[in-house]
Amino acid sequence: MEEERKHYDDSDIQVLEGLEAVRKRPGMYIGTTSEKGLHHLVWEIVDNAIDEALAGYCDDIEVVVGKGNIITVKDDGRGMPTGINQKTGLSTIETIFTVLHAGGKFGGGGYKVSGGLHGVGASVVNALSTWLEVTVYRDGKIYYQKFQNGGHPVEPLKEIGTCEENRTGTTVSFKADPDIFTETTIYNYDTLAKRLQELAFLNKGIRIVLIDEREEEKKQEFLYNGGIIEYVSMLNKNKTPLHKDVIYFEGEEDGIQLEVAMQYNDTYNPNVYSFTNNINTYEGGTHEDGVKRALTRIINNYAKNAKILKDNDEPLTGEDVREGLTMIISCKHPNPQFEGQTKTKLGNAEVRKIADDVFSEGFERFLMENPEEAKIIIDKATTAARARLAAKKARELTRRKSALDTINTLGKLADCTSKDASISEIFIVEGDSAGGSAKSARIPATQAILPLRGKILNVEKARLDRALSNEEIRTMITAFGTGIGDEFDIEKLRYHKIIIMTDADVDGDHIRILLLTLFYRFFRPIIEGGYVYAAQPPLFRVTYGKNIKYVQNEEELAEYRATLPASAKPTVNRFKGLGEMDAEDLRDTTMHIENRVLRRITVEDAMMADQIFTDLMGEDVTPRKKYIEEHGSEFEDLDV
Ligand code: 2B7
Repeated sequence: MEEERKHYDDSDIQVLEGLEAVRKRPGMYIGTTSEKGLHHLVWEIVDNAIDEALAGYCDDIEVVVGKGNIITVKDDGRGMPTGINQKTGLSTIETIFTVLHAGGKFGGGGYKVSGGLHGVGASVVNALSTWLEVTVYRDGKIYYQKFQNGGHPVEPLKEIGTCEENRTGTTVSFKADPDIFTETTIYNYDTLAKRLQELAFLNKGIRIVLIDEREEEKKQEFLYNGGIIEYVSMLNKNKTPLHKDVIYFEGEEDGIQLEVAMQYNDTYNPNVYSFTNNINTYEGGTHEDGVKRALTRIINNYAKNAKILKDNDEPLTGEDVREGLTMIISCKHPNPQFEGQTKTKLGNAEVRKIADDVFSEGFERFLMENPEEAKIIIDKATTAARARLAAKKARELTRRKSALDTINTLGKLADCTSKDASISEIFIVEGDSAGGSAKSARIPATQAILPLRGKILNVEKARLDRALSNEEIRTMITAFGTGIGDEFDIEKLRYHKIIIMTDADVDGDHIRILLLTLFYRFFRPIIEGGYVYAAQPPLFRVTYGKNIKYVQNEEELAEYRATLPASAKPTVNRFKGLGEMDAEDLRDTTMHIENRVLRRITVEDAMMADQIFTDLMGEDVTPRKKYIEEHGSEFEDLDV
C-alpha cells in the first residue's frame, strides 16, 4: 500500500508501528478478541458519537448491523474536523484513525465522558478491521476516506461531493478482521440492544436507533427524555412500587456531575446500580458509598426526629434502608480513577463527599416536602429492621439445629478428602441421576459433589430468614462453610471452585440463572472473588471408528462432520441431559481438569441472571407466561 503514497516519512512509520502494536496485542486495547471484544469495537465508535452528543452538538445516533456483519455508526454532530493536523502533517481525520493516543486534542476542550479508550478508540477499531470508511458532512461538503488491511489509508482524505449547508455529522463503517476475531465476527443483536438502551437511559435526550439488516429487518429506537428516572421505572416495571413517582436528584461540583434516581418496591432486595462515565461500576466505589452513607444517615435522622426510632433503639442499618430499593447512581467525572479487580470501582476520594452532599440535600428536602412518601419509606426500613432482628433471634435459637444441618448435608454431599480450599472444588449438580454419574466420575481427593433436588427458593420473594428455612439453601451453606448474612465469612469457604453443572439445554440455563441469582443476593463475595464457575457439558458424542469426539453444540457438530471423509456415517449421540452421560463421558468432557472448559462467572453475569429472574418473577404474570411458552416450564415449579 505504501508504494502508492507520495512519500514515506517518520510520522508514517510511527503510525504504522502504532497500529501494528494494536494488531499484535489486541487484548491490551480491547481486553479480549472473543465475542466481547468484537462488540467492544462498536462501543468505541459509539462512544465518540455519545461524546459529541454530550458536548451538545448531536442528538441522533444510528447503529446499523449490515449484511456480512458490517457495522455502520452515524451521528448528526459537527462532523470530525477536516483540516490538517499540525503535529502529524496528516488530515485530522486520518490522524484520528491512524495515530494511537490521538484523543483529547480534537475534543474542543471537552473531556471524554463515555467510557472506552479516551479517544484512541477510533484508531484501535481501524487497526482491527479489514476495512473502515469514514464520511463527514461539514460546511456543505462531503469528505471521505477509506482504510484497509488493519488501518492503512487507501488514499488521503478526499472531498467527494456537496451537501446542504446545514447537514453535519459523521458516519463510520467497518468490518472486523476475522484474522483477529478468530472466535466470531457475528454481532449479537441483544447485546447491542441492551447496551444502546443503557446508553440512552444514561444520557437523556439522545435518540439511539439500532437496525439489524442481516436477516428479517429488526429495528429499535431508544430515547429517554427522563433519563435514569425512566431506567428506574423500567427496572420496577414488573414490581409493585411503594410510591408513585421515581425520586430524582442531580448536582454538580468541581465539574463532577452526579444524578440519582430511586423508587422503593414491595420486594426485599436492593437493586442499586452505579455508573461512572456510562461505565457500570459493578464494584461500586466512592459515588455509591457517598449516596448509601447519606441515605442511611438521613433516614435515621428523620426516624429519630419523628420519634419513630426511640433513643435506645438500634439504628437502622444500610441493609434496612435499602430493602426493596431500586436505585441508579450516575456520575460523570473528567478524570475517573477505576480500581478493583475488574477496574469497575470508582476510586476518586473527592466524589464521596460530593455524592453525599448532592444526595443528602435533595433527599432531606424530599422527605420534608413529601410526608406521605416519607412515612412509607421509613415504615419499609423499620419493618426490615424488625425482620432482621427477629431473624437473628431465630437464628440464635436454631443454631443448635446446625448440627442437624451438618448431618443432612453430609448425607447428600460427597465431600473431597482434601482440606485445602485452594485445590478443592464442589460441583453443584442438578438431579440425583447426574449426581450419581458425577460421584463415580470425580477425583475424590479434590472434587466434591452436591446433587440438588427439589425446589429452589424464589429468592425474589424471600428475606434472608425465609431463604434460611429452605433446605436446599441450608445444605449449600453448610457445604460452602461460609455462613450467611452478618455471619458470612469468605475465609471459611471450603472450596475455591464452586462449579454449577447443569444440562446443556434451556432448563439447565434456568437452573443456573436461579443459582446465580441466589448467590448474587446472598453470597455475593463468592462471585466477586471469582470462585463461581459454570461447567460446559457437551451436547453430542460422535463416534467414528475408534475415535470419540465430544462437541458442545450443533455448529461444532457440523464443523466436525465436515472434516470427516464423505464416506464416513459416524454415530452421533445427543445427550438429553447430564443424567444420560455415563461416568466416563462426564469425566472426560466436563469434570477432568485436562479437557473441561469452565466459564468463570463474573458479577456482570450474575447481575444479568438476577435481572432476568426478577423480570420473570414479578407480580405481572405476562412475562413469565411468555418465557415459559418460549423456553420451558421449570419456572412453574418454583417454591413461590
Ligand atoms: C477524540 C476524537 C475522536 N471529533 C471531533 C469533533 C466532532 C466529532 C468527533 C465525532 C462515531 C461514528 C459516527 C470537535 C474526537 C473527534 O473532534 S468524533 N464527532 N463523531 C463520531 O466519531 N461518531 C469536533 C470540535 C469541532 N468540530 C468537531
